[in-house]
This record gives sequence, C-alpha cells and structure tokens, in this order.
Amino acid sequence: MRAPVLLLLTLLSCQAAERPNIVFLFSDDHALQAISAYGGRFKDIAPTPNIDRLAKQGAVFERSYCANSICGPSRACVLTGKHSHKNGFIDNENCRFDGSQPTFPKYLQQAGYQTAIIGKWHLITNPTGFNHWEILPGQGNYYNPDFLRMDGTKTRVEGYCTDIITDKALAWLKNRRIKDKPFVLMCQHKAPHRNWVPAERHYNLFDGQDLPEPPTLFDDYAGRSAALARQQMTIAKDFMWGHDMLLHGKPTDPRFLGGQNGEYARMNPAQKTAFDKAYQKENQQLLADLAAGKLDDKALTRWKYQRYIKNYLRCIRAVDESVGRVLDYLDESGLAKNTIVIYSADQGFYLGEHGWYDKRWMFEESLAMPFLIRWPGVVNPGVRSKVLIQNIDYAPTFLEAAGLAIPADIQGRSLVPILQNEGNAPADWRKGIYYFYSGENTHRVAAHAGVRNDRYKLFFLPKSNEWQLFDLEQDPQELRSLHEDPASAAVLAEMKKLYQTLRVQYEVK
Ligand code: SGN
Ligand code: CA
Repeated sequence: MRAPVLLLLTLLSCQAAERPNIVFLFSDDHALQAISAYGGRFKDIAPTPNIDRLAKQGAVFERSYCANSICGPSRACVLTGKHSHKNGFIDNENCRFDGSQPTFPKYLQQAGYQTAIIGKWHLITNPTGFNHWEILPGQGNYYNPDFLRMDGTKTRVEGYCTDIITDKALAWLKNRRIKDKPFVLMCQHKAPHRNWVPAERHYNLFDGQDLPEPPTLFDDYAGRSAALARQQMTIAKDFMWGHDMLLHGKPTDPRFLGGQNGEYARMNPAQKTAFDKAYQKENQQLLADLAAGKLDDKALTRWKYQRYIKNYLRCIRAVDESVGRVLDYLDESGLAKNTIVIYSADQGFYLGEHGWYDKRWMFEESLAMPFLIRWPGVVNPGVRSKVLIQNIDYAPTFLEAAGLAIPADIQGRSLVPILQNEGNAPADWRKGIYYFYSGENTHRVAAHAGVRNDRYKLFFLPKSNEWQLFDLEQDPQELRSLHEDPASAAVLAEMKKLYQTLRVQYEVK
C-alpha cells in the first residue's frame, strides 16, 4: 500500500475510534416532577437515584420542551430534527411515519455507526436506519409483552416489559453489535405510560403512605379559556374502574367509568396471584367505603389520585433500575468513558396538576421533557442549564457529536456548543420555542399552537379563536391568562411577534 493511502486509512480509523457511542434512554410520559434531579414533591418519597447519576456526572436541562406533546409526534421530531409539519407525523390518530425520510440513525449508520432500537416505537411503519430493531407493537404491554422483530415475526416474552427491554438492550450491547464500530443504542420503555401497571416487586411501594397532592388538584379553570374544562383527562371524572384503577369487575359506583384491566388478562396464574395479593386489602377497603357512602366527591378524587400516583411512581422505579443496570454495564465494560448517555421521555405528564392526568396541553407539566446528558470529557459534572431546548435539537446534536455535518433542512440546533460551555448558550441562540398540538379525539384537548420564551408563554386556540398568555415568573402554575390584561398589552404584542417570527422561520403553512 502506498504511504499516503496508509496514512489516510490510519487517520480515518483513529477518528472512528474516537467517535463517541450514544446510548439514548427514553421512556414514555415521564414527567419532570417525578425525577428527583429536577426536585419536585416526590424528591424524597420516590427518588430516582440512577437517573440522578446522570445529573451528578453530567448536565440537566431545566428548560427542555417537546414540539408536540404526544408520543408518535415527539418521537418523529427526535428522529428527524424537524417539527411535525415537516416530518409529517402530526398526530397519533391519522399518521404513519414516512420511513424513507432522513433520520439521525440513518445518517449515523451511513457514517459507520451500528444502530439499534429496542422497545417502544409507536410510529406505525417499521423502523428504518437500524442494524437491529425489536419493538413493541403499538403501545405495547406491561405484562408478557409481544415484540415485533426485523424478520417479520412476533414473539411473546414472559415477564415485565421494562425488565425485558433492558435485558434485550444489554444483550445487544454485550453480544450482538460489531465491537469495533461506534454505536447508537435507543432503549425505549413503555413505562410509565397509562395504564400504570408496576412490576411485581414494586406493587407495595408507598403502601400506607399519603403521597403529596399538587395544589391544583381541584382547579376550577377560572381565568383561562373555557376549553380547559372541556377536556376528558380529569382524575375526578375520566378514570376507568379496571383500566386505570386496576379494580376487578364492574364499577360499583357511578363516579368511575367502566373498562377492564387488559394487563391482568395477560398475566399468567402466578402473576395474577401476586397482583391480587398486593391490591386486595386496599380494594376491599374501597368497596366497603363506597358501599357505606363514606367517600364524597372530593374524598373519592383523592383516593383515585393516590391509586394513580403510586402506580405511576412504582412504574418509574423499574425504569430507574433499568437506567442503573445500563450505567453499571457501561462502567464495567469500560464503554462509559467514550459513551454519551441521555435520559429523556417523549413528553411530560400531569400528575394531578389542574386535576389532570395525560399530556397534550402546552402547560409546563406536559410541555417539558426530561433531558439529562452525560458525556465524559465534554460535559462537566453537575451542570444545570436554563437554555431553551427542544426535541428537534437531539438529531443535530448527535450528528455533530459524531463529527458529521448538519443538513440544512434540519430545524433543530446542535446542543454541542452548550454542552462544551457549562450549559450556556451561544449569543445567537433561539429566543423562544415553537409548539403545535393538532387536537385529537382522545381526551378532547383543543388544538393549539404557541411559543414560550424565558418568561412568558403564548398560545392560540383556533377553534375558539382565543389567545392565552401566561407569566411563568409571576404565575408558575399557569392559573391566570393575561391576554386581556391591559397592563400586559405590550408583552402580548411582543409574544405575538415571536409567534409569527417562529412560524415564518419554521415554514409553518
Ligand atoms: C392511549 C391512552 C391515552 C393516551 C394516548 C396517547 N389511552 O390512547 O390515555 O393519551 O394513548 O399516549 S389507553 O386507554 O390506551 O391507555 S401516547 O403516549 O402514545 O401519546
Ligand atoms: Ca408518551
């Protein structure tokens, strides 16, 4: 071989060896309020020590937002680095992901990365751009879940979903990838998505405790659009007896909707026995209290909240353990030093705030996405950033981290300069983030689109032709819209300008 060619090859292989691996740990509906690194009311009761390891060893982004607060759309934004109107996946009800479009796994694969995705996908069409994939069909199941595989087969795996996804992710890392190539592993959990069925070992966590309620559990929606009261995602009225509350049989009280717990139906006899043993005592007490007329509306909403939040946090315990297992393996194998690890979730969630569960609204709890990142040698431990970031920024970040150019049609911006600079943004960073939600039938949340800057949030509801404006500094719980407040007229005008500017910039039609 001629010397210059040899030199080039040596240079290329050195470069390849230095390119960082990416482990993308992603869950479904994990609210910031339920991650102790972000603080919040469950910090001491339900800590997340393993997710917190990333915070201690890396950076936490405190103003991290999605572009469209539901599953498929958020995932499409992550993969493409583009807003929903550009990647085509605007809602969960009518869309199929166009797998022929460019995505960050495709770009990285073309550049020599090994790429794998294991777990929840939820984009209808099969994954493209992956050397290996094994996904849950649709939403997937907590117990004895089915997996779709690359060869077109579907297999049912006995056990608990979060643990199985972790086992499969670790098996790929240990045995299946080509070891001399850099890799991207996307390990994507179903948990803690509805209907919140915990692992057997966590059924009795928090038993006998009263978990703290949010101050807005009984929000009356005064001072804001009437659309807020018209959704169908309240703890008080929209929980199903079996599906959400995990009770058996038919409701014995009209204040519950019907609907069976499909996860129980999937369990094997031993799993059913363990489940029944865990919930029996509390269930019997509820039935007795309902029969005796002991629970007025407020007391029943409080009971529902406790049942919901405990199961939600129990599901998160398994996710946190999964993160711990992956981090341990990266440490033991020596991969940790050249691997970027991210923890995020497709959107936030209401944990009783405004009386709600679910997401979709542009209020902070569901607009926010967790974003924690560890990158040894680049991100200093313990960084906390207040820069406005979005899920469209992930793809360009991964491309830049891998030394690739960022295609001009990607709408997000790479976070690498922020990561290299203690969480501080470059001078020309965005002044606000753009948000869009199409208004699905599920849960009846009205369509809206808006912007958020460092202090204010503005959104427009086309159906009722109204604006909503919130001052997040003065009113962090977003209880009073200022759109008709004469003293806020200048802010309203400024935020409308930002809204128009971002719509032009992102080519919203
Ligand atoms: C299901 C849930 C909804 C949830 C959507 C979207 N109902 O329809 O509560 O809002 O998914 O969630 S359930 O009865 O199936 O649990 S998403 O995370 O996929 O966007
Ligand atoms: Ca979700």
